[in-house]
Amino acid sequence: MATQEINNRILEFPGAPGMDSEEEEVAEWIEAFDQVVEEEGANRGCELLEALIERARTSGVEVPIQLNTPYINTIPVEEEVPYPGDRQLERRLKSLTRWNAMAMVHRQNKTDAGIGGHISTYSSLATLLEVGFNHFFHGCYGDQPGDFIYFQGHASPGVYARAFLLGRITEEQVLNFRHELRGLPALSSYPHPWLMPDFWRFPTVSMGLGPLNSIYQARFMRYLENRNLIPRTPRKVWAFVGDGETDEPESMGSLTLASREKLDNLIFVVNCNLQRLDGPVRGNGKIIQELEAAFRGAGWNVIKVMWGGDWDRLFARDKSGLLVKRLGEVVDGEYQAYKVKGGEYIRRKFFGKYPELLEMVSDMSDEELHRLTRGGHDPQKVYNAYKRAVEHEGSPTVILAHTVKGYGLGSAEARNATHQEKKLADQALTAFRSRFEIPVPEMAAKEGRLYRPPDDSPEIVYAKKRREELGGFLLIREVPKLAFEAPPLSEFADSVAGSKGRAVSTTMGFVSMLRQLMKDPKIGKLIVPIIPDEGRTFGMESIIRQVGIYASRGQLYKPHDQDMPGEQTE
Ligand SMILES: Cc1ncc(C[n+]2csc(CCOP(=O)(O)OP(=O)(O)O)c2C)c(N)n1
Ligand SMILES: [Mg+2]
Repeated sequence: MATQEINNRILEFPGAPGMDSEEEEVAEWIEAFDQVVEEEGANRGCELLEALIERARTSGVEVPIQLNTPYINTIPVEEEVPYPGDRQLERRLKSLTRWNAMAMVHRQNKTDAGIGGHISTYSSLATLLEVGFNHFFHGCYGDQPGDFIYFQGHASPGVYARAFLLGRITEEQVLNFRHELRGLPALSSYPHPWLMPDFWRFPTVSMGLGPLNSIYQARFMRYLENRNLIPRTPRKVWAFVGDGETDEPESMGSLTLASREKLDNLIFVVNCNLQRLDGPVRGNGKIIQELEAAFRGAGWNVIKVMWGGDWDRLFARDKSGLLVKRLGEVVDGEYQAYKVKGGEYIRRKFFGKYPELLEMVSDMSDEELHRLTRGGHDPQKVYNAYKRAVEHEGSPTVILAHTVKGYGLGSAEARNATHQEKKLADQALTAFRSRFEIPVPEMAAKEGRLYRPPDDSPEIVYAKKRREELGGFLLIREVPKLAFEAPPLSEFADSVAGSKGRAVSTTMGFVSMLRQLMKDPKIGKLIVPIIPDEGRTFGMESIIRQVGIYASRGQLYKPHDQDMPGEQTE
């Protein structure tokens, strides 16, 4: 019997009478293992398994490589810490941000048809960003700069809406959303430091570039720390990435660089709303499981945030593991349909597959089934994942957060067309207004009027205080004055004078000037030639000997040519 099949049967009938001998044998092994874990702890359990796998491999038994965990939260509920913030005030803030983000796009499309913009990306990302803004993203660490955040480009309206609430950008700017080239204070469509030089630090909307750059950013930060050019701080690089975006080759192309360099200053958060622009990311499969295997295989720490706290009661009832098994069976296209079709459909199609599961939810209404939360919308689950990520050492972390695209947008929620939604119908606007309790009169709501509570309202005071405690506002880009002096031209007299009849290649000329610059006591340390290969071809051997090659862990071997004069590579 295939292992998977045996497992499934055991999940369905643990210790059931009438097991065949194969099943009994497996049940005995599992019982023995459970006993070890219970009496001697999880680490001992792990050691035993590792020893068994090693044994199997050396005796020629082919052991399947398993990179996936079940379709549930990585952090078990018993290991969660309580939420440290004021959930009610934070919810209020998030609702107002949601409203203003949506209203900004809606009204601009009413006044300037076809101007575009997005509302459904931020609506799936709101909790993931809010928990970060209120509890994790540092504006500074003492007198040192804080964290770097790469925002999902299409979520820009949400980032603007929050900055508007906190008084960082004006109503005039918001009303000129996407009109940034018309000479008035305005907001650019997407993050880009050229378009809003005081606000955005990184351009991210060309999908794939954000994740790729964030890896190199984290590596460069480590370089500066390791060479004592900046002090070592707990500073992090956070990259918010779409699940569709992970299909861009750039997104996944440098994952192993991040693990090889042990970049535990890097955290990816993948907003797994299971949808891209046109439709599902993996309708017939499971993008979260696919990403889990890819990232874990590349050496990353993986944390899945799958289900909200309202599922915990169901998992506690799931003694046989049948619910976990069912969650693993369903493909993404079907998960998307659950959100569109509602509670009765979920009961029939999801729980209805097994009578035991139907029974499990018999005390819940269709409405309650429909509302069962996905992990990326539950602040408690998100907080715990972020906390683990910032505390993790030795490798980069990816958080795979399960969300709903167009969350809260009523009829646009989870639909294939949600990405292209620019305006809401009157009825959807008023429904949104009541769901998130926005104090805008009904008529004004239909126009998409912005709402900003007074500066002394509890939610604004709270939000500002949180930012103060985390070292100040985050969306500020400051360009430091260049504080170095270029060496005078006379230092390059030899190069400028020409080669005096000798044949000198351009590369040799360049290398000799580069060497000169690197020796300069004032700016030498700031010059970092990045040479993936072929330095020798371009005559850089002498430079390599002189300055060495950077290796974050030092050199762990003796180069074969170390003692050969003129050939040393270290
Ligand atoms: C390189 C590139 N190709 C295409 C686009 C157009 N585009 C904008 S958003 C999007 C889909 C995004 O899906 P996903 O990454 O899952 O983000 P979501 O909005 O679902 O959070 C596409 C194809 C782009 N911005 N960049
Ligand atoms: Mg998506």
